[in-house]
Amino acid sequence: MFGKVLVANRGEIAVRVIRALQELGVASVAVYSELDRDALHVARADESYLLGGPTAAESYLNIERILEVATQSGAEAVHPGYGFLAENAAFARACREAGIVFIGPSPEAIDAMGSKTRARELMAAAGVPIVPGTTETVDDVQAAAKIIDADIGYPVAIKAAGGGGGKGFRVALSADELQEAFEGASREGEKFFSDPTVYIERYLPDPRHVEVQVLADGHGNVVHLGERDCSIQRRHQKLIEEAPGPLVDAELREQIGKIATDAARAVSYSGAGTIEGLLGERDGHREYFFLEMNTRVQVEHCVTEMVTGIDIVKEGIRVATGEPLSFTQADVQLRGHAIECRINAEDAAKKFAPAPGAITTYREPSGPGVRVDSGVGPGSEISPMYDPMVAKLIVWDADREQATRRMLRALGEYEIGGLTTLIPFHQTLLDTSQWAAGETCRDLLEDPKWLKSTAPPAAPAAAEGEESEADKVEQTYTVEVSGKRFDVRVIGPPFAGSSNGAGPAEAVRKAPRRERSGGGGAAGGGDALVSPMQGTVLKVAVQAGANVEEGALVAVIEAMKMENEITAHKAGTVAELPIAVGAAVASGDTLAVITSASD
Ligand code: MV4
Repeated sequence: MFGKVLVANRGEIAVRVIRALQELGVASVAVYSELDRDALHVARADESYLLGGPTAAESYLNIERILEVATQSGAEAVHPGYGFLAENAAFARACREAGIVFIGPSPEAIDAMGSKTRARELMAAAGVPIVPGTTETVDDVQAAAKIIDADIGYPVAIKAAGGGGGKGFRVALSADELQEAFEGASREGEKFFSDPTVYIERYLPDPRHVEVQVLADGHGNVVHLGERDCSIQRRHQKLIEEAPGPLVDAELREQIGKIATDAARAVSYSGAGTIEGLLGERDGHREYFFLEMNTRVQVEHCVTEMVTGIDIVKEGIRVATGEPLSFTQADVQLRGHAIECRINAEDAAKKFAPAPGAITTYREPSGPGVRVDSGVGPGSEISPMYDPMVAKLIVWDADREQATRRMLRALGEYEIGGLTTLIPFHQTLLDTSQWAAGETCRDLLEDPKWLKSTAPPAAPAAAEGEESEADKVEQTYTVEVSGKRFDVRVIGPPFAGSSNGAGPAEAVRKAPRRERSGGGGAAGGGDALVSPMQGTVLKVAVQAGANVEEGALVAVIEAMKMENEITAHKAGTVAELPIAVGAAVASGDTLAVITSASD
């Protein structure tokens, strides 16, 4: 086993790898950007090194600097996680040249699968079914039209050769949509992969995204760990994943498992990888096609770990040392059902717009069958510079229905203060009949009205049009009625002087201040400043007859060994001051009477 491994990533996956290393008895080296000085992965590692500035290019994509840190720290291997350098063949080669083990497949395997047309050609030759279409790039729209008319037929998918994960993916339902689809896919390929070439596939209507996890060692052993269904996606971003697939039976599992291991063998794969495929239906029977191979550990690997009991990250590290896999295909047994919800800092009601910000309070769910893989904690800052996925909530239970209920229970326990996340979206989606029926929910995910309905109810603001009302605040109290506990939210005028620790369980939120029209009449609270609590007067900070500003300190009352500052609830003159140091006051007693100039 390695003595020390550098983790070339951030966020939850860096923490996941560090945990695996710790369990294997391997020292971990974290790297970080200037934005990540206080990040969780840095705190969790045995040692940490600053890579550089805030951009990915200066930090997590900085090959030279990462290898320099690997050498300096004495790390024998690098784990790339997912994203950043995980599928960068040049990085895998640079590691090899520096004498550092890249925990993952060979650069040759990464290259072979990186070109989608090359991969299709290799797969077809290996007997792996690919979506019918071209295995070579198509030069222009005219050539595409000819090929489609002769061999494929509409509708078609036009995909960027350098693409993957839905980038550079366009659909032409008929010939008149071809030009736009072709040019769109080509433009996106150029933009993201510096490769404008495209290829063509038959377009499958409403397929399921079904992918198979594989693990391979350097001794020719290739096993699959069954499938994951990742059909709940939005703009090609997976949102919910589950294992096993709700529509996959043992026979289909064996069939697609063989497709996956054949695919991995064809590129002499080693390490953890995923064969992505589409499960469609045609003329009443199901068909499964290879889509692409992800040559890395994936975000959603956890659901497979939950149903197989196999630690995919640890196995990936073990095989990178040259050890053979610790189990065979016959040892792989699926048990129960697992679901993963991606907890992104995004606003589903606003077209999944990123919603970066600071986390205030933070509390993760727990209890039976619950796993949280998270890269954040209380006080974490979600930067717009990085991926908005802040955590993954994974549950296991005996079957899909029970796993769904467990997920809803766990989502309800998850508290992430100060941040807009997908938690309410997941709660709404998992409660639909479409989810229960195992549908792909494509219609819901495209429906702006439904997406709006997933937003949590906004905190009620002061009602418009009400007359001469004081500012309202919202306060949460815990009350016990005949011994039964209730959490109540009270919306109304503030307790006088209550702004300084006078009892609300949560921070006081002020409703927007409105202009009062017309003169006359005292503010709703009246002139009396009353004590919010029972206690002893420790200090009197004003004298009778003095003029005070709103918010000025009037008195300090000690209660439950706490000093509570009582401040003026409005500006004016202290007309009465019936308190003295050392006096006992009860809740509701008048501490001062403040009259305004206009009174
Ligand atoms: C397709 C397809 C239909 N026909 N390819 C590619 C990237 C991945 N994120 C989704 N991709 C698709 N490729 C052909 N030939 C439909 C999709 C697709 C999809 C597939 C399964 C589940 C959800 C999906 C959502 C959008 C697009």
